[in-house]
Amino acid sequence: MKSYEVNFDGLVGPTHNYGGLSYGNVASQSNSQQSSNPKEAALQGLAKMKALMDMGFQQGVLAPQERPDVAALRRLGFAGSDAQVIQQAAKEAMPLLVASCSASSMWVANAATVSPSADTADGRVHFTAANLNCKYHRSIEHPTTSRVLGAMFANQHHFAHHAALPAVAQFGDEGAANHTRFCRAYGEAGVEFFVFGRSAFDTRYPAPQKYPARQTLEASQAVARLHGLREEGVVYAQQNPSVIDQGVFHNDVIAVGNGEVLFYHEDAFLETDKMLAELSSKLAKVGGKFQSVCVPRSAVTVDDAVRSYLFNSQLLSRPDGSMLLIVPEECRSNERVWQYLQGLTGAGGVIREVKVFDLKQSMQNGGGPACLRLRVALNETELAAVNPGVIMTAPLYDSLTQWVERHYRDRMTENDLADPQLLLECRGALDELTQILKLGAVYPFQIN
Ligand code: SUG
Repeated sequence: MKSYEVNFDGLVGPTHNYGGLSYGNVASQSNSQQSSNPKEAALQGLAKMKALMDMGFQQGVLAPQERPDVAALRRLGFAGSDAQVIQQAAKEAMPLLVASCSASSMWVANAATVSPSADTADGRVHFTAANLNCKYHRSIEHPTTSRVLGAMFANQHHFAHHAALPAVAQFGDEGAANHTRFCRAYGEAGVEFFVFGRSAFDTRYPAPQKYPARQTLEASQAVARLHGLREEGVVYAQQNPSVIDQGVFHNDVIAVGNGEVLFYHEDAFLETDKMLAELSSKLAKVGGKFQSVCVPRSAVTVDDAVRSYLFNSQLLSRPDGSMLLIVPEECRSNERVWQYLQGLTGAGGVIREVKVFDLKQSMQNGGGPACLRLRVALNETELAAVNPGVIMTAPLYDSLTQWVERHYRDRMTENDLADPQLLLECRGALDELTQILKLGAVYPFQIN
Protein backbone atom coordinates (compact mmCIF):
# COMPACT_ATOMS: atom_id res chain seq x y z
CA MET A 1 0.00 0.00 0.00
CA LYS A 2 1.17 3.52 -0.78
CA SER A 3 2.17 5.74 2.14
CA TYR A 4 2.95 9.39 2.54
CA GLU A 5 4.31 11.97 4.86
CA VAL A 6 1.62 14.63 5.01
CA ASN A 7 2.68 18.05 6.25
CA PHE A 8 -0.12 19.87 8.08
CA ASP A 9 0.89 23.52 8.28
CA GLY A 10 -0.40 25.88 10.93
CA LEU A 11 -2.41 28.70 9.48
CA VAL A 12 -1.23 31.92 11.14
CA GLY A 13 -3.98 33.45 13.25
CA PRO A 14 -5.29 37.01 12.93
CA THR A 15 -3.61 38.22 16.16
CA HIS A 16 -0.02 37.40 15.13
CA ASN A 17 2.15 39.77 17.16
CA TYR A 18 5.58 40.14 18.72
CA GLY A 19 4.93 39.78 22.43
CA GLY A 20 8.44 38.86 23.58
CA LEU A 21 6.88 35.95 25.42
CA SER A 22 9.44 33.19 25.01
CA TYR A 23 12.43 33.49 27.32
CA GLY A 24 15.20 31.37 25.77
CA ASN A 25 13.97 31.97 22.21
CA VAL A 26 16.34 34.62 20.89
CA ALA A 27 14.12 35.87 18.03
CA SER A 28 11.04 36.22 20.24
CA GLN A 29 12.97 38.24 22.76
CA SER A 30 14.82 40.45 20.34
CA ASN A 31 11.76 41.43 18.27
CA SER A 32 9.56 42.07 21.28
CA GLN A 33 7.19 45.03 20.87
CA GLN A 34 7.87 45.50 17.16
CA SER A 35 4.77 45.90 15.06
CA SER A 36 3.76 42.77 13.16
CA ASN A 37 1.79 42.14 9.98
CA PRO A 38 -0.69 39.27 10.51
CA LYS A 39 -1.94 39.37 6.93
CA GLU A 40 1.55 39.04 5.50
CA ALA A 41 2.36 36.30 8.03
CA ALA A 42 -0.64 34.21 7.00
CA LEU A 43 0.00 34.74 3.29
CA GLN A 44 3.68 33.75 3.66
CA GLY A 45 2.59 30.52 5.34
CA LEU A 46 -0.04 29.80 2.72
CA ALA A 47 2.50 30.43 -0.06
CA LYS A 48 4.74 27.71 1.41
CA MET A 49 1.82 25.27 1.62
CA LYS A 50 0.84 25.98 -1.97
CA ALA A 51 4.41 25.64 -3.24
CA LEU A 52 4.84 22.24 -1.58
CA MET A 53 1.52 21.07 -2.92
CA ASP A 54 2.52 22.23 -6.40
CA MET A 55 5.77 20.23 -6.08
CA GLY A 56 3.67 17.11 -5.54
CA PHE A 57 3.88 16.77 -1.75
CA GLN A 58 0.83 15.95 0.36
CA GLN A 59 -0.13 19.08 2.21
CA GLY A 60 -2.74 19.85 4.83
CA VAL A 61 -3.70 22.78 7.00
CA LEU A 62 -4.23 23.13 10.75
CA ALA A 63 -6.54 25.88 11.97
CA PRO A 64 -5.41 28.66 14.32
CA GLN A 65 -6.97 29.25 17.75
CA GLU A 66 -9.44 31.68 19.25
CA ARG A 67 -7.54 34.72 20.46
CA PRO A 68 -7.77 36.77 22.59
CA ASP A 69 -8.49 33.80 24.85
CA VAL A 70 -11.08 35.49 27.03
CA ALA A 71 -11.83 32.27 28.92
CA ALA A 72 -8.15 32.07 29.94
CA LEU A 73 -8.32 35.66 31.21
CA ARG A 74 -11.47 34.84 33.18
CA ARG A 75 -9.63 31.94 34.84
CA LEU A 76 -7.11 34.55 36.01
CA GLY A 77 -9.83 36.60 37.69
CA PHE A 78 -10.80 39.16 35.05
CA ALA A 79 -14.58 39.53 34.92
CA GLY A 80 -17.54 41.26 33.27
CA SER A 81 -18.47 41.24 29.62
CA ASP A 82 -15.86 40.02 27.12
CA ALA A 83 -14.98 43.64 26.31
CA GLN A 84 -14.61 44.44 30.00
CA VAL A 85 -12.35 41.42 30.55
CA ILE A 86 -10.06 42.64 27.77
CA GLN A 87 -10.08 46.24 28.95
CA GLN A 88 -9.41 45.31 32.56
CA ALA A 89 -6.53 43.05 31.55
CA ALA A 90 -5.09 45.80 29.33
CA LYS A 91 -5.21 48.24 32.20
CA GLU A 92 -3.96 46.01 35.01
CA ALA A 93 -1.88 43.23 33.46
CA MET A 94 -0.83 43.93 29.89
CA PRO A 95 1.58 40.94 29.73
CA LEU A 96 -1.34 38.62 30.48
CA LEU A 97 -3.45 40.17 27.74
CA VAL A 98 -0.54 39.82 25.31
CA ALA A 99 -0.14 36.16 26.29
CA SER A 100 -3.85 35.55 25.80
CA CYS A 101 -3.58 37.05 22.30
CA SER A 102 -0.55 35.11 21.05
CA ALA A 103 -0.97 33.39 17.70
CA SER A 104 1.66 30.86 18.82
CA SER A 105 -0.54 27.88 17.89
CA MET A 106 0.72 28.48 14.31
CA TRP A 107 3.90 26.57 15.23
CA VAL A 108 2.17 23.25 14.95
CA ALA A 109 5.38 21.24 15.26
CA ASN A 110 4.56 21.86 18.92
CA ALA A 111 0.90 20.89 18.67
CA ALA A 112 1.36 17.17 19.27
CA THR A 113 3.59 14.12 18.92
CA VAL A 114 2.39 11.74 16.25
CA SER A 115 3.24 8.06 15.85
CA PRO A 116 2.29 6.36 12.58
CA SER A 117 0.28 3.17 12.63
CA ALA A 118 3.22 0.99 11.58
CA ASP A 119 4.94 1.78 14.90
CA THR A 120 2.09 1.43 17.37
CA ALA A 121 0.79 -1.63 19.25
CA ASP A 122 -2.83 -1.25 18.11
CA GLY A 123 -2.04 -0.32 14.49
CA ARG A 124 -3.64 3.12 14.75
CA VAL A 125 -2.03 6.54 14.25
CA HIS A 126 -1.55 8.02 17.74
CA PHE A 127 -1.62 11.71 18.65
CA THR A 128 -0.69 13.23 22.01
CA ALA A 129 -1.39 16.94 22.28
CA ALA A 130 1.59 18.75 23.80
CA ASN A 131 1.04 20.48 27.15
CA LEU A 132 3.58 23.22 26.24
CA ASN A 133 3.91 23.70 29.91
CA CYS A 134 7.03 25.85 29.84
CA LYS A 135 5.32 29.05 28.65
CA TYR A 136 1.96 30.29 29.85
CA HIS A 137 0.90 31.61 26.42
CA ARG A 138 1.55 28.17 24.91
CA SER A 139 0.13 26.13 27.80
CA ILE A 140 -3.38 27.38 26.92
CA GLU A 141 -3.23 25.85 23.43
CA HIS A 142 -3.77 22.14 24.05
CA PRO A 143 -7.53 21.92 24.74
CA THR A 144 -8.36 23.54 21.39
CA THR A 145 -5.51 21.68 19.70
CA SER A 146 -7.11 18.42 20.84
CA ARG A 147 -10.51 19.44 19.49
CA VAL A 148 -9.04 20.54 16.14
CA LEU A 149 -6.99 17.34 15.77
CA GLY A 150 -10.08 15.35 16.73
CA ALA A 151 -12.07 17.06 13.97
CA MET A 152 -9.31 16.49 11.40
CA PHE A 153 -8.58 12.86 12.31
CA ALA A 154 -12.03 11.80 13.39
CA ASN A 155 -12.07 8.12 12.45
CA GLN A 156 -11.58 6.06 15.62
CA HIS A 157 -10.73 2.98 13.67
CA HIS A 158 -7.57 4.63 12.34
CA PHE A 159 -6.78 7.46 14.77
CA ALA A 160 -6.22 7.50 18.55
CA HIS A 161 -6.04 10.76 20.48
CA HIS A 162 -4.47 11.27 23.89
CA ALA A 163 -4.97 14.29 26.11
CA ALA A 164 -1.92 16.38 26.96
CA LEU A 165 0.33 15.08 29.77
CA PRO A 166 -0.12 16.45 33.30
CA ALA A 167 0.50 20.19 33.20
CA VAL A 168 3.56 20.41 35.40
CA ALA A 169 7.15 21.22 34.46
CA GLN A 170 8.22 17.63 35.27
CA PHE A 171 6.19 16.49 32.25
CA GLY A 172 7.00 19.48 30.03
CA ASP A 173 6.19 18.31 26.51
CA GLU A 174 6.80 20.31 23.32
CA GLY A 175 5.44 17.79 20.84
CA ALA A 176 7.02 16.95 17.52
CA ALA A 177 9.67 19.69 17.79
CA ASN A 178 11.62 17.19 19.88
CA HIS A 179 10.59 14.07 18.01
CA THR A 180 11.74 12.62 14.70
CA ARG A 181 10.97 9.37 13.00
CA PHE A 182 13.35 7.34 10.87
CA CYS A 183 12.13 4.69 8.46
CA ARG A 184 12.85 3.06 5.13
CA ALA A 185 9.40 3.90 3.82
CA TYR A 186 6.67 5.90 5.58
CA GLY A 187 4.30 2.96 5.77
CA GLU A 188 6.86 0.57 7.31
CA ALA A 189 7.83 0.27 10.97
CA GLY A 190 10.38 2.89 11.93
CA VAL A 191 12.46 4.19 14.81
CA GLU A 192 11.08 7.09 16.82
CA PHE A 193 13.71 9.43 18.15
CA PHE A 194 12.83 11.46 21.26
CA VAL A 195 15.16 14.28 22.28
CA PHE A 196 14.83 15.74 25.77
CA GLY A 197 16.43 18.73 27.42
CA ARG A 198 16.56 17.45 31.00
CA SER A 199 15.33 14.75 33.32
CA ALA A 200 12.83 15.82 35.97
CA PHE A 201 13.38 12.86 38.29
CA ASP A 202 16.94 11.70 37.70
CA THR A 203 19.57 14.14 38.87
CA ARG A 204 22.38 12.37 37.01
CA TYR A 205 21.40 14.11 33.79
CA PRO A 206 22.91 17.58 33.31
CA ALA A 207 20.66 20.58 32.63
CA PRO A 208 21.15 24.00 31.06
CA GLN A 209 22.17 26.85 33.37
CA LYS A 210 20.60 29.85 31.71
CA TYR A 211 17.55 29.02 29.65
CA PRO A 212 14.86 26.43 30.41
CA ALA A 213 14.97 22.91 29.01
CA ARG A 214 11.37 22.60 27.86
CA GLN A 215 11.15 18.86 27.16
CA THR A 216 11.73 16.30 29.89
CA LEU A 217 12.84 12.69 29.47
CA GLU A 218 9.84 11.58 31.52
CA ALA A 219 7.43 13.36 29.17
CA SER A 220 8.99 11.67 26.14
CA GLN A 221 8.80 8.27 27.85
CA ALA A 222 5.13 8.83 28.73
CA VAL A 223 4.30 9.67 25.11
CA ALA A 224 6.10 6.52 23.89
CA ARG A 225 4.09 4.45 26.39
CA LEU A 226 0.77 6.05 25.46
CA HIS A 227 1.45 5.37 21.78
CA GLY A 228 2.33 1.73 22.40
CA LEU A 229 5.79 1.95 20.85
CA ARG A 230 8.12 -1.03 21.06
CA GLU A 231 11.36 -0.53 23.00
CA GLU A 232 13.22 -1.67 19.89
CA GLY A 233 11.55 1.13 17.94
CA VAL A 234 12.53 4.00 20.24
CA VAL A 235 15.75 5.95 20.85
CA TYR A 236 16.10 8.67 23.50
CA ALA A 237 18.85 11.27 23.38
CA GLN A 238 19.69 14.33 25.40
CA GLN A 239 20.11 17.72 23.84
CA ASN A 240 23.43 19.34 24.65
CA PRO A 241 22.55 21.71 27.56
CA SER A 242 25.05 24.26 26.31
CA VAL A 243 23.17 24.72 23.01
CA ILE A 244 19.92 25.30 24.91
CA ASP A 245 21.78 28.07 26.71
CA GLN A 246 22.70 29.50 23.31
CA GLY A 247 19.07 29.73 22.19
CA VAL A 248 18.27 26.23 20.92
CA PHE A 249 14.96 26.00 22.77
CA HIS A 250 13.71 23.04 20.72
CA ASN A 251 15.75 20.26 19.14
CA ASP A 252 14.32 21.16 15.73
CA VAL A 253 16.43 24.33 15.86
CA ILE A 254 19.59 22.18 15.62
CA ALA A 255 18.62 18.91 13.88
CA VAL A 256 16.10 17.54 11.39
CA GLY A 257 15.51 13.99 10.20
CA ASN A 258 13.55 12.29 7.46
CA GLY A 259 13.48 8.80 6.00
CA GLU A 260 16.83 7.23 6.87
CA VAL A 261 18.65 10.57 7.24
CA LEU A 262 19.55 12.72 10.24
CA PHE A 263 20.88 16.19 9.41
CA TYR A 264 22.36 17.72 12.58
CA HIS A 265 24.87 20.09 14.06
CA GLU A 266 28.04 18.71 15.65
CA ASP A 267 27.10 20.27 19.01
CA ALA A 268 23.43 19.28 19.04
CA PHE A 269 23.50 16.24 21.35
CA LEU A 270 25.23 14.63 24.31
CA GLU A 271 26.88 11.24 23.70
CA THR A 272 26.41 11.62 19.97
CA ASP A 273 28.35 8.51 18.92
CA LYS A 274 26.38 6.21 21.21
CA MET A 275 23.13 7.73 19.95
CA LEU A 276 24.09 7.37 16.28
CA ALA A 277 25.06 3.73 16.84
CA GLU A 278 21.72 3.00 18.52
CA LEU A 279 19.76 4.71 15.73
CA SER A 280 21.73 2.78 13.17
CA SER A 281 21.28 -0.65 14.76
CA LYS A 282 17.58 -0.15 15.55
CA LEU A 283 16.83 1.12 12.06
CA ALA A 284 18.75 -1.83 10.59
CA LYS A 285 16.43 -4.21 12.48
CA VAL A 286 13.48 -2.83 10.53
CA GLY A 287 15.36 -2.97 7.24
CA GLY A 288 16.65 0.60 7.09
CA LYS A 289 20.12 1.99 6.49
CA PHE A 290 20.72 4.97 8.75
CA GLN A 291 22.70 7.89 7.35
CA SER A 292 23.83 10.95 9.26
CA VAL A 293 24.92 14.29 7.87
CA CYS A 294 26.85 16.22 10.51
CA VAL A 295 27.41 19.94 10.06
CA PRO A 296 30.72 20.81 11.73
CA ARG A 297 30.97 23.84 13.99
CA SER A 298 33.96 24.96 11.91
CA ALA A 299 31.56 25.51 8.97
CA VAL A 300 28.44 26.70 10.82
CA THR A 301 28.49 27.85 14.44
CA VAL A 302 25.62 27.27 16.88
CA ASP A 303 25.00 31.01 16.68
CA ASP A 304 24.72 30.78 12.87
CA ALA A 305 22.25 27.92 13.29
CA VAL A 306 20.14 29.91 15.76
CA ARG A 307 20.13 33.05 13.60
CA SER A 308 19.58 31.36 10.23
CA TYR A 309 17.41 28.40 11.30
CA LEU A 310 19.37 26.15 8.95
CA PHE A 311 18.15 23.07 10.82
CA ASN A 312 14.58 24.27 11.17
CA SER A 313 14.20 23.23 7.61
CA GLN A 314 11.91 20.65 6.07
CA LEU A 315 13.78 17.66 4.73
CA LEU A 316 11.56 16.10 2.10
CA SER A 317 11.89 12.89 0.08
CA ARG A 318 11.58 13.16 -3.68
CA PRO A 319 10.36 10.31 -5.85
CA ASP A 320 13.94 9.46 -6.97
CA GLY A 321 15.01 8.91 -3.32
CA SER A 322 17.03 12.12 -3.08
CA MET A 323 16.01 14.86 -0.64
CA LEU A 324 15.05 18.49 -0.81
CA LEU A 325 15.66 21.01 1.97
CA ILE A 326 13.14 23.82 2.50
CA VAL A 327 14.96 26.67 4.29
CA PRO A 328 14.02 30.19 5.35
CA GLU A 329 15.38 33.25 3.55
CA GLU A 330 17.62 33.90 6.59
CA CYS A 331 19.82 30.97 5.45
CA ARG A 332 20.61 32.78 2.20
CA SER A 333 21.55 35.96 4.00
CA ASN A 334 24.03 34.18 6.29
CA GLU A 335 27.19 33.81 4.24
CA ARG A 336 28.60 30.77 6.06
CA VAL A 337 25.31 28.92 6.04
CA TRP A 338 24.68 29.64 2.37
CA GLN A 339 28.18 28.55 1.45
CA TYR A 340 27.71 25.36 3.45
CA LEU A 341 24.43 24.63 1.64
CA GLN A 342 26.03 25.17 -1.77
CA GLY A 343 28.71 22.66 -0.84
CA LEU A 344 26.18 20.19 0.57
CA THR A 345 23.94 20.07 -2.47
CA GLY A 346 26.89 20.04 -4.87
CA ALA A 347 28.56 17.08 -3.14
CA GLY A 348 26.32 14.41 -4.69
CA GLY A 349 25.01 13.25 -1.31
CA VAL A 350 21.41 12.53 -0.44
CA ILE A 351 20.43 16.20 0.06
CA ARG A 352 20.38 17.46 -3.51
CA GLU A 353 18.42 20.68 -3.60
CA VAL A 354 17.59 23.69 -1.43
CA LYS A 355 14.51 25.85 -1.80
CA VAL A 356 14.23 29.17 -0.02
CA PHE A 357 11.03 30.66 1.44
CA ASP A 358 10.27 34.06 2.90
CA LEU A 359 8.74 33.38 6.32
CA LYS A 360 10.04 36.51 8.00
CA GLN A 361 6.88 37.25 9.99
CA SER A 362 7.07 33.85 11.69
CA MET A 363 10.87 33.80 11.87
CA GLN A 364 10.85 37.01 13.91
CA ASN A 365 9.14 35.04 16.65
CA GLY A 366 11.48 32.07 16.31
CA GLY A 367 9.40 29.91 13.96
CA GLY A 368 10.93 28.54 10.74
CA PRO A 369 9.61 26.18 8.05
CA ALA A 370 9.79 23.12 10.30
CA CYS A 371 8.02 24.83 13.22
CA LEU A 372 5.11 25.60 10.96
CA ARG A 373 4.32 21.99 10.11
CA LEU A 374 3.14 18.85 11.85
CA ARG A 375 4.18 15.68 10.04
CA VAL A 376 1.77 12.80 9.89
CA ALA A 377 2.84 9.64 8.08
CA LEU A 378 -0.25 7.95 6.66
CA ASN A 379 -1.00 5.05 4.38
CA GLU A 380 -3.53 5.43 1.59
CA THR A 381 -6.46 4.15 3.65
CA GLU A 382 -5.64 6.45 6.55
CA LEU A 383 -5.23 9.43 4.25
CA ALA A 384 -8.67 8.71 2.83
CA ALA A 385 -10.04 8.75 6.42
CA VAL A 386 -8.72 12.28 7.11
CA ASN A 387 -11.33 15.06 7.03
CA PRO A 388 -10.99 16.12 3.36
CA GLY A 389 -11.72 19.74 4.32
CA VAL A 390 -8.18 20.16 5.68
CA ILE A 391 -6.26 18.73 2.72
CA MET A 392 -4.72 21.49 0.61
CA THR A 393 -5.98 21.86 -2.94
CA ALA A 394 -5.79 24.76 -5.39
CA PRO A 395 -9.40 25.84 -4.63
CA LEU A 396 -8.79 25.61 -0.87
CA TYR A 397 -5.66 27.73 -1.25
CA ASP A 398 -7.72 30.34 -3.09
CA SER A 399 -10.46 30.32 -0.47
CA LEU A 400 -7.99 30.65 2.38
CA THR A 401 -6.09 33.45 0.66
CA GLN A 402 -9.31 35.37 0.09
CA TRP A 403 -10.39 34.69 3.66
CA VAL A 404 -7.11 36.16 4.95
CA GLU A 405 -7.42 39.18 2.65
CA ARG A 406 -10.93 39.80 3.96
CA HIS A 407 -10.33 39.41 7.67
CA TYR A 408 -6.72 40.13 8.61
CA ARG A 409 -5.15 43.40 9.62
CA ASP A 410 -1.81 44.37 8.15
CA ARG A 411 -0.44 45.91 11.30
CA MET A 412 -0.64 44.87 14.92
CA THR A 413 0.87 46.43 18.02
CA GLU A 414 0.19 46.05 21.71
CA ASN A 415 -2.45 48.80 21.57
CA ASP A 416 -4.42 46.88 18.96
CA LEU A 417 -4.65 43.88 21.27
CA ALA A 418 -6.55 46.00 23.79
CA ASP A 419 -9.21 46.82 21.21
CA PRO A 420 -12.33 44.73 22.01
CA GLN A 421 -13.28 44.98 18.34
CA LEU A 422 -10.38 42.64 17.56
CA LEU A 423 -12.10 39.82 19.45
CA LEU A 424 -15.25 40.20 17.36
CA GLU A 425 -13.20 40.33 14.15
CA CYS A 426 -11.33 37.17 15.08
CA ARG A 427 -14.44 35.23 16.07
CA GLY A 428 -16.16 36.22 12.84
CA ALA A 429 -13.15 35.10 10.83
CA LEU A 430 -12.76 31.80 12.69
CA ASP A 431 -16.45 30.97 12.43
CA GLU A 432 -16.11 31.26 8.68
CA LEU A 433 -12.88 29.27 8.71
CA THR A 434 -14.46 26.29 10.45
CA GLN A 435 -16.95 26.19 7.58
CA ILE A 436 -14.23 26.44 4.93
CA LEU A 437 -12.24 23.63 6.59
CA LYS A 438 -15.37 21.64 7.54
CA LEU A 439 -14.27 21.32 11.14
CA GLY A 440 -17.58 21.76 12.92
CA ALA A 441 -17.58 23.56 16.28
CA VAL A 442 -14.07 23.54 17.76
CA TYR A 443 -13.64 26.97 19.36
CA PRO A 444 -14.79 27.93 22.86
CA PHE A 445 -17.04 30.67 21.43
CA GLN A 446 -18.75 28.05 19.26
CA ILE A 447 -19.19 25.51 22.02
CA ASN A 448 -20.12 27.51 25.14
O1 SUG B 1 7.42 28.39 21.52
N1 SUG B 1 7.55 31.44 19.79
C1 SUG B 1 7.48 30.01 19.76
C2 SUG B 1 8.28 29.46 18.60
C3 SUG B 1 8.04 28.00 18.40
C4 SUG B 1 8.94 27.42 17.36
N2 SUG B 1 8.67 26.06 17.18
C5 SUG B 1 9.56 25.09 16.96
N3 SUG B 1 10.83 25.25 17.11
N4 SUG B 1 9.11 23.91 16.63
C6 SUG B 1 7.99 29.40 21.07
O2 SUG B 1 8.96 29.93 21.63
C7 SUG B 1 6.95 33.67 20.56
C8 SUG B 1 5.68 34.44 20.83
C9 SUG B 1 5.93 35.88 21.13
O3 SUG B 1 6.98 36.20 21.70
O4 SUG B 1 5.07 36.71 20.77
C10 SUG B 1 6.75 32.16 20.56
O5 SUG B 1 5.86 31.66 21.22
